[in-house]
Amino acid sequence: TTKKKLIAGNWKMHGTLVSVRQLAEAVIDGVEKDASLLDRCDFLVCPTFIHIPAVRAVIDHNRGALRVGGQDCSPHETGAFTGDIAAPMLKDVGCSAVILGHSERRQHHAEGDQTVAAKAVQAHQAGLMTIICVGETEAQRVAGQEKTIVKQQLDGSIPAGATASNTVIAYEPVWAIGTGKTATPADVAAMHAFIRGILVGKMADGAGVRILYGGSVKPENAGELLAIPDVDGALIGGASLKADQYLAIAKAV
Ligand code: G2H
Repeated sequence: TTKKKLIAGNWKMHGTLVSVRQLAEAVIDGVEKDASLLDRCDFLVCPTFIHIPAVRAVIDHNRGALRVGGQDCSPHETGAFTGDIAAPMLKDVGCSAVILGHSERRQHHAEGDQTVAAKAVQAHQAGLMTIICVGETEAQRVAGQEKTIVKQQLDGSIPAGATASNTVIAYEPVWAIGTGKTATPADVAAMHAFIRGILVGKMADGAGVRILYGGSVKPENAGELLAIPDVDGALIGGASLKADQYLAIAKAV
């Protein structure tokens, strides 16, 4: 089945009020200049929490076909959790999606699969689409454990109630994140097919779940990566901070 590709920008901890507004304007301009892009791709950007309302305002002002999402949310709905942001708050400020279980969260905030699943439950309850990230480290790949690890992460992180409309999976081999190293097309094809098999086994509509590839996606490798079967879009870090690069990736679809 051909799905509309999801071109998701993960802006991580970058930007200022001025720069995120400019970036959102430039992305919307580019998307609107080439209407065929919207037939092939959905566009989502995930700024820091504090920049979401500014980006939302740019989108509203332009009536732009760009959606905005968070990079994380709390596993709780509300309450005494200093410093955290709840899924209904993201929804309230105009988010339609949230990235969960990114390897940087797993690594720097010790997030395990159970936590990711609890966050996803809250996000789904709030009406957000979740982008649940999985991926092995370099040591795990060298040890030949990449499939075991990814299966474990999928089994532990995808909550009951996940469907093709509220859940997207992002495969991000940790060794390819921000390193300039990209997995080979054969590595990506093999892992995406493996993930598809697990999703089909797990979810009634698992065939319809979009599976993104992430890890040093850039205009130069996007065409090749996005042509691989079961690569239904990209989660883009560094290259999503430049509107021309982000748009070039979509144009490679
Ligand atoms: C992987 C990716 C986006 P980058 O983290 O999530 O970042 O494209 O910079 O490798």
